[in-house]
Amino acid sequence: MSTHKLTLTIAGNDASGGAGIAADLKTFAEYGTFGIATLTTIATMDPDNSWSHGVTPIDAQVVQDQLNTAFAGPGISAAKTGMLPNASVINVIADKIEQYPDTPFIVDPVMVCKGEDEVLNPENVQATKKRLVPLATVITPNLFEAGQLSDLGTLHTLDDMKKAAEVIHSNGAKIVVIKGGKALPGEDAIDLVYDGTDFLTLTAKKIANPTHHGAGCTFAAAITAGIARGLSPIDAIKKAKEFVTEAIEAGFEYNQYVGPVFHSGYRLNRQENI
Ligand code: PXL
Repeated sequence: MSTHKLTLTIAGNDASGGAGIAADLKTFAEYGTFGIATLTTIATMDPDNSWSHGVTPIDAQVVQDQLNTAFAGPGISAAKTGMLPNASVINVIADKIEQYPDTPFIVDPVMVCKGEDEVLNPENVQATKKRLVPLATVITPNLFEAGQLSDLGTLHTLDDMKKAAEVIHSNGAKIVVIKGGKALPGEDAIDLVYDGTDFLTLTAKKIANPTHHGAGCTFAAAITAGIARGLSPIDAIKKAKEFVTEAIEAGFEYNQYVGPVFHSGYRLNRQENI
Protein backbone atom coordinates (compact mmCIF):
# COMPACT_ATOMS: atom_id res chain seq x y z
CA MET A 1 0.00 0.00 0.00
CA SER A 2 1.18 3.47 -0.84
CA THR A 3 2.22 5.67 2.04
CA HIS A 4 1.88 8.78 -0.09
CA LYS A 5 -0.66 11.25 1.23
CA LEU A 6 -2.87 12.61 -1.52
CA THR A 7 -4.32 16.08 -1.03
CA LEU A 8 -6.97 17.53 -3.32
CA THR A 9 -7.73 21.16 -4.03
CA ILE A 10 -11.01 22.06 -5.75
CA ALA A 11 -10.39 25.69 -6.63
CA GLY A 12 -9.66 28.32 -9.24
CA ASN A 13 -6.48 29.21 -11.07
CA ASP A 14 -5.14 32.62 -10.11
CA ALA A 15 -3.26 33.52 -13.29
CA SER A 16 -0.76 35.50 -11.18
CA GLY A 17 0.24 32.40 -9.19
CA GLY A 18 -0.17 33.63 -5.61
CA ALA A 19 -3.63 32.35 -4.73
CA GLY A 20 -5.92 29.54 -5.90
CA ILE A 21 -4.66 26.14 -7.03
CA ALA A 22 -1.11 27.43 -7.44
CA ALA A 23 -1.01 28.37 -3.76
CA ASP A 24 -2.60 25.09 -2.77
CA LEU A 25 -0.35 22.81 -4.84
CA LYS A 26 2.81 24.63 -3.73
CA THR A 27 1.71 24.39 -0.10
CA PHE A 28 0.82 20.70 -0.48
CA ALA A 29 4.31 20.08 -1.85
CA GLU A 30 5.93 21.99 1.05
CA TYR A 31 4.12 19.63 3.41
CA GLY A 32 5.34 16.57 1.51
CA THR A 33 1.93 15.57 0.19
CA PHE A 34 0.96 14.65 -3.37
CA GLY A 35 -1.26 17.46 -4.62
CA ILE A 36 -4.09 17.05 -7.09
CA ALA A 37 -6.17 19.91 -8.50
CA THR A 38 -9.75 20.02 -9.73
CA LEU A 39 -10.05 23.35 -11.54
CA THR A 40 -13.33 25.21 -11.01
CA THR A 41 -12.67 28.62 -12.52
CA ILE A 42 -9.93 30.73 -14.10
CA ALA A 43 -9.25 34.15 -12.59
CA THR A 44 -7.37 36.64 -14.73
CA MET A 45 -6.34 40.18 -13.88
CA ASP A 46 -6.10 42.92 -16.46
CA PRO A 47 -2.81 44.86 -16.32
CA ASP A 48 -4.32 47.50 -18.63
CA ASN A 49 -7.41 48.06 -16.51
CA SER A 50 -6.31 48.51 -12.90
CA TRP A 51 -5.91 44.76 -12.40
CA SER A 52 -9.68 44.24 -12.64
CA HIS A 53 -10.61 40.58 -12.29
CA GLY A 54 -12.10 38.36 -14.98
CA VAL A 55 -13.59 35.05 -13.93
CA THR A 56 -14.17 32.20 -16.38
CA PRO A 57 -16.12 29.30 -14.87
CA ILE A 58 -15.39 25.69 -15.75
CA ASP A 59 -18.43 23.70 -16.78
CA ALA A 60 -19.96 21.70 -13.91
CA GLN A 61 -19.68 18.47 -15.90
CA VAL A 62 -15.94 19.04 -16.39
CA VAL A 63 -15.58 19.67 -12.65
CA GLN A 64 -17.38 16.38 -12.03
CA ASP A 65 -15.11 14.55 -14.49
CA GLN A 66 -12.01 15.92 -12.75
CA LEU A 67 -13.35 14.83 -9.36
CA ASN A 68 -14.00 11.33 -10.69
CA THR A 69 -10.37 11.19 -11.83
CA ALA A 70 -9.05 12.52 -8.53
CA PHE A 71 -10.96 9.97 -6.47
CA ALA A 72 -9.99 7.06 -8.76
CA GLY A 73 -6.50 6.77 -7.20
CA PRO A 74 -5.42 5.20 -3.90
CA GLY A 75 -7.56 7.63 -1.91
CA ILE A 76 -7.65 11.30 -0.96
CA SER A 77 -6.30 11.94 2.56
CA ALA A 78 -7.86 15.42 2.76
CA ALA A 79 -9.61 17.78 0.34
CA LYS A 80 -10.22 21.52 0.25
CA THR A 81 -12.28 23.97 -1.75
CA GLY A 82 -11.41 27.50 -2.82
CA MET A 83 -13.00 29.79 -5.40
CA LEU A 84 -16.19 28.25 -6.80
CA PRO A 85 -18.03 29.95 -9.64
CA ASN A 86 -21.68 29.01 -9.19
CA ALA A 87 -24.26 26.78 -7.47
CA SER A 88 -24.07 24.04 -10.12
CA VAL A 89 -20.37 23.52 -9.43
CA ILE A 90 -20.99 23.65 -5.67
CA ASN A 91 -23.68 20.98 -5.99
CA VAL A 92 -21.40 18.67 -8.00
CA ILE A 93 -18.67 19.03 -5.36
CA ALA A 94 -21.05 18.43 -2.44
CA ASP A 95 -22.50 15.33 -4.15
CA LYS A 96 -18.99 13.88 -4.51
CA ILE A 97 -17.75 14.78 -1.02
CA GLU A 98 -20.89 13.26 0.51
CA GLN A 99 -19.71 9.92 -0.90
CA TYR A 100 -16.49 10.18 1.18
CA PRO A 101 -17.67 11.03 4.71
CA ASP A 102 -14.34 9.91 6.22
CA THR A 103 -12.24 12.27 4.08
CA PRO A 104 -11.45 15.47 6.01
CA PHE A 105 -12.93 18.37 4.03
CA ILE A 106 -11.69 21.92 4.43
CA VAL A 107 -13.89 24.69 3.05
CA ASP A 108 -12.31 28.06 2.28
CA PRO A 109 -15.48 29.97 1.34
CA VAL A 110 -13.86 32.44 -1.08
CA MET A 111 -16.34 35.24 -1.79
CA VAL A 112 -14.08 38.11 -2.73
CA CYS A 113 -10.55 38.53 -4.02
CA LYS A 114 -8.16 40.85 -2.23
CA GLY A 115 -8.75 44.39 -3.33
CA GLU A 116 -12.21 43.60 -4.67
CA ASP A 117 -15.24 44.10 -2.48
CA GLU A 118 -17.92 42.72 -4.71
CA VAL A 119 -19.24 39.29 -3.84
CA LEU A 120 -18.30 36.92 -6.65
CA ASN A 121 -21.79 35.52 -7.00
CA PRO A 122 -24.58 35.94 -4.42
CA GLU A 123 -26.11 32.52 -5.15
CA ASN A 124 -22.83 31.00 -3.96
CA VAL A 125 -23.42 32.15 -0.41
CA GLN A 126 -26.72 30.27 -0.25
CA ALA A 127 -25.33 27.15 -1.95
CA THR A 128 -22.25 27.17 0.30
CA LYS A 129 -24.44 27.41 3.41
CA LYS A 130 -26.76 24.66 2.26
CA ARG A 131 -24.31 22.16 0.77
CA LEU A 132 -20.72 22.81 1.92
CA VAL A 133 -20.97 24.11 5.50
CA PRO A 134 -22.66 20.89 6.72
CA LEU A 135 -19.81 18.81 5.22
CA ALA A 136 -16.92 20.90 6.53
CA THR A 137 -14.40 19.39 8.93
CA VAL A 138 -12.85 22.87 9.06
CA ILE A 139 -14.18 26.08 7.50
CA THR A 140 -11.96 29.15 7.18
CA PRO A 141 -14.00 32.31 6.43
CA ASN A 142 -12.47 35.76 6.70
CA LEU A 143 -14.43 38.45 8.54
CA PHE A 144 -16.54 39.33 5.52
CA GLU A 145 -17.29 35.72 4.63
CA ALA A 146 -18.14 34.85 8.25
CA GLY A 147 -20.59 37.77 8.31
CA GLN A 148 -22.28 36.44 5.18
CA LEU A 149 -22.37 32.79 6.26
CA SER A 150 -23.79 33.67 9.69
CA ASP A 151 -26.23 36.33 8.40
CA LEU A 152 -24.78 38.68 11.03
CA GLY A 153 -23.50 41.17 8.45
CA THR A 154 -20.39 43.19 9.17
CA LEU A 155 -18.28 41.86 12.04
CA HIS A 156 -16.17 44.37 13.97
CA THR A 157 -15.01 42.73 17.19
CA LEU A 158 -13.84 39.44 18.64
CA ASP A 159 -17.28 39.12 20.26
CA ASP A 160 -18.93 39.46 16.84
CA MET A 161 -16.57 36.76 15.57
CA LYS A 162 -17.61 34.43 18.41
CA LYS A 163 -21.29 34.89 17.60
CA ALA A 164 -20.66 34.21 13.91
CA ALA A 165 -18.59 31.12 14.73
CA GLU A 166 -21.45 29.72 16.82
CA VAL A 167 -23.96 30.20 14.00
CA ILE A 168 -21.67 28.61 11.38
CA HIS A 169 -20.93 25.71 13.74
CA SER A 170 -24.65 25.20 14.37
CA ASN A 171 -25.09 24.89 10.58
CA GLY A 172 -22.83 21.84 10.59
CA ALA A 173 -19.18 22.86 10.27
CA LYS A 174 -17.18 20.93 12.89
CA ILE A 175 -14.44 23.52 13.39
CA VAL A 176 -14.82 27.17 12.44
CA VAL A 177 -11.74 29.35 11.98
CA ILE A 178 -12.58 33.02 11.45
CA LYS A 179 -9.61 34.96 10.15
CA GLY A 180 -9.57 38.42 11.66
CA GLY A 181 -6.45 39.13 9.63
CA LYS A 182 -5.71 42.71 8.79
CA ALA A 183 -9.42 43.63 8.73
CA LEU A 184 -9.83 43.45 12.53
CA PRO A 185 -8.64 46.68 14.15
CA GLY A 186 -5.57 46.49 16.41
CA GLU A 187 -1.92 45.48 16.24
CA ASP A 188 -2.46 41.74 16.04
CA ALA A 189 -3.76 39.41 13.34
CA ILE A 190 -6.23 37.35 15.36
CA ASP A 191 -7.89 34.15 14.22
CA LEU A 192 -10.72 32.68 16.24
CA VAL A 193 -11.11 28.90 16.37
CA TYR A 194 -14.35 27.30 17.61
CA ASP A 195 -14.97 23.56 17.81
CA GLY A 196 -18.44 23.71 19.37
CA THR A 197 -17.05 23.65 22.92
CA ASP A 198 -14.06 25.95 23.26
CA PHE A 199 -12.95 29.21 21.73
CA LEU A 200 -9.25 29.51 20.97
CA THR A 201 -7.57 32.62 19.63
CA LEU A 202 -4.42 32.47 17.53
CA THR A 203 -2.51 35.70 17.56
CA ALA A 204 0.37 36.90 15.42
CA LYS A 205 1.72 40.43 15.07
CA LYS A 206 0.34 42.08 11.94
CA ILE A 207 3.06 42.09 9.34
CA ALA A 208 3.89 45.40 7.73
CA ASN A 209 4.52 43.82 4.30
CA PRO A 210 1.56 44.24 1.97
CA THR A 211 2.29 40.74 0.66
CA HIS A 212 -0.91 38.99 1.69
CA HIS A 213 -2.19 37.86 -1.70
CA GLY A 214 -2.94 34.16 -1.48
CA ALA A 215 -2.62 34.06 2.31
CA GLY A 216 -6.13 32.69 2.79
CA CYS A 217 -5.67 29.92 0.22
CA THR A 218 -2.25 29.04 1.64
CA PHE A 219 -3.62 28.88 5.21
CA ALA A 220 -6.47 26.53 4.23
CA ALA A 221 -4.15 24.40 2.08
CA ALA A 222 -1.71 24.11 4.98
CA ILE A 223 -4.53 22.96 7.28
CA THR A 224 -5.56 20.39 4.65
CA ALA A 225 -2.03 19.02 4.23
CA GLY A 226 -1.38 19.03 7.98
CA ILE A 227 -4.48 16.92 8.56
CA ALA A 228 -3.47 14.62 5.68
CA ARG A 229 -0.09 14.17 7.40
CA GLY A 230 -1.85 13.07 10.57
CA LEU A 231 -2.08 16.21 12.69
CA SER A 232 -5.29 16.78 14.63
CA PRO A 233 -7.36 19.59 13.07
CA ILE A 234 -6.46 21.98 15.92
CA ASP A 235 -2.72 21.21 15.64
CA ALA A 236 -2.96 21.55 11.85
CA ILE A 237 -4.59 24.97 12.27
CA LYS A 238 -1.83 26.14 14.66
CA LYS A 239 0.91 24.89 12.32
CA ALA A 240 -0.82 26.51 9.33
CA LYS A 241 -0.84 29.87 11.12
CA GLU A 242 2.97 29.68 11.52
CA PHE A 243 3.37 28.49 7.93
CA VAL A 244 1.31 31.32 6.46
CA THR A 245 2.86 33.99 8.68
CA GLU A 246 6.31 33.06 7.35
CA ALA A 247 4.94 32.89 3.78
CA ILE A 248 3.63 36.46 4.15
CA GLU A 249 6.99 37.60 5.53
CA ALA A 250 8.72 36.02 2.54
CA GLY A 251 6.33 37.58 0.01
CA PHE A 252 7.27 40.04 -2.69
CA GLU A 253 5.88 42.80 -4.88
CA TYR A 254 4.62 41.24 -8.12
CA ASN A 255 3.64 44.61 -9.53
CA GLN A 256 1.99 47.81 -8.36
CA TYR A 257 -1.28 45.96 -7.75
CA VAL A 258 -0.42 42.80 -5.96
CA GLY A 259 2.07 41.25 -3.56
CA PRO A 260 1.78 37.47 -3.21
CA VAL A 261 2.95 35.42 -0.28
CA PHE A 262 5.88 33.12 -1.04
CA HIS A 263 4.71 29.63 -0.27
CA SER A 264 8.24 28.28 0.31
CA GLY A 265 9.04 30.84 3.03
CA TYR A 266 8.61 28.48 5.97
CA ARG A 267 10.97 25.86 4.49
CA LEU A 268 13.56 28.33 3.28
CA ASN A 269 13.75 29.84 6.75
CA ARG A 270 14.94 26.43 7.97
CA GLN A 271 17.04 25.24 5.08
CA GLU A 272 20.30 26.30 3.54
CA ASN A 273 19.63 27.76 0.14
CA ILE A 274 20.73 25.53 -2.71
O1 PXL B 1 -7.52 35.10 -2.67
C1 PXL B 1 -8.73 34.65 -3.16
C2 PXL B 1 -8.59 33.95 -4.48
C3 PXL B 1 -8.87 32.59 -4.53
N1 PXL B 1 -8.79 31.88 -5.66
C4 PXL B 1 -8.42 32.48 -6.82
C5 PXL B 1 -8.12 33.83 -6.85
C6 PXL B 1 -8.20 34.60 -5.65
C7 PXL B 1 -7.89 36.02 -5.67
O2 PXL B 1 -7.36 36.56 -6.61
O3 PXL B 1 -7.76 34.40 -8.01
C8 PXL B 1 -8.35 31.65 -8.05
